[in-house]
Amino acid sequence: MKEYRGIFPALVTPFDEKGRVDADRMQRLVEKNLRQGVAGFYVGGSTAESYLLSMDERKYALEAVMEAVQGTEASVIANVGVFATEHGLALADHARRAGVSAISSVPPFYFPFCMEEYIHYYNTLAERAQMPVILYNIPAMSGVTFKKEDIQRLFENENIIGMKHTSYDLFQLQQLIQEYPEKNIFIGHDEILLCAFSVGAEAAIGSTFNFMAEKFVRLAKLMNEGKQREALKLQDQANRVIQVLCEVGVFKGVKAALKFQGYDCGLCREPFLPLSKREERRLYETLLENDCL
Ligand code: NAY
Repeated sequence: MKEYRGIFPALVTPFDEKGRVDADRMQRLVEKNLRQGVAGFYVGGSTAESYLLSMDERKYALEAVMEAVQGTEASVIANVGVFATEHGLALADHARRAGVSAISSVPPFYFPFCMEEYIHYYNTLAERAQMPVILYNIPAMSGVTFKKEDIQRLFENENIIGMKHTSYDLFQLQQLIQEYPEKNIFIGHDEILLCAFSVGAEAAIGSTFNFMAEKFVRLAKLMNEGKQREALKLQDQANRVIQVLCEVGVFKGVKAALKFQGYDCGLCREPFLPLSKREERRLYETLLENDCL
């Protein structure tokens, strides 16, 4: 059954001055986004720098989010993707006990597994985690491309309730939405949210929602009301900012933008390096020009 609609920030992981996961900063960030009307959160994804965190840090960050959403209607989806199935299952077990509404997983990466192995992985997760599972399609980073027939096999499993489509392939997105009306298909590229909603998407997970949630909540509402021209103005503003983020590094740029808004989440963990002064200035000016400050 389709149950996810609206804007889901893929939360950053805030760090304190010593580089430790900072639960207070995480909770402030969650509260800011809730005030702006988001439907829920995606925790532990790429934006969260998850593959630069230890298992304990991933669990701690999720617990901070669960505490902040307590008493609200926000749904939390936790990415449990990691290299080994057993470790993914351990994160899934923790996420279930923490009270998330679904888990998600990037396909196990680095080693070139075959599609049979990916399918076995997702079915194992769906059966053993006792949680709804959302596939994470991100070919540019995982190197894994799910073809139509692969998705069909995966979607036969009722516990696999949807997919986060972090791909520019709108042809595949449109077909998925038509063919699987009961599945939750999230667009995972913020810069094409308008295009995705125009082919029927109703939910989005994105890193730039951390600091542009208000813009995207309005954009989604306008699209739902059929006001595409007005929505396009917002998408255009957002895309001018996203263009700069893509040039300076998206996750570092998201954290820099949050800092400009008064939500200091620290720097991205090394090997990421901080933005240069020139990059910071360029980002600041673009945020200012596009109503983000
Ligand atoms: C994640 O796991 O945090 C995400 O995939 C969030 C989605 C983002 N995708 C990537 C690859 O970073 O929000 C998008 C993306 O940053 C944005 O569209 C700019 O390309």
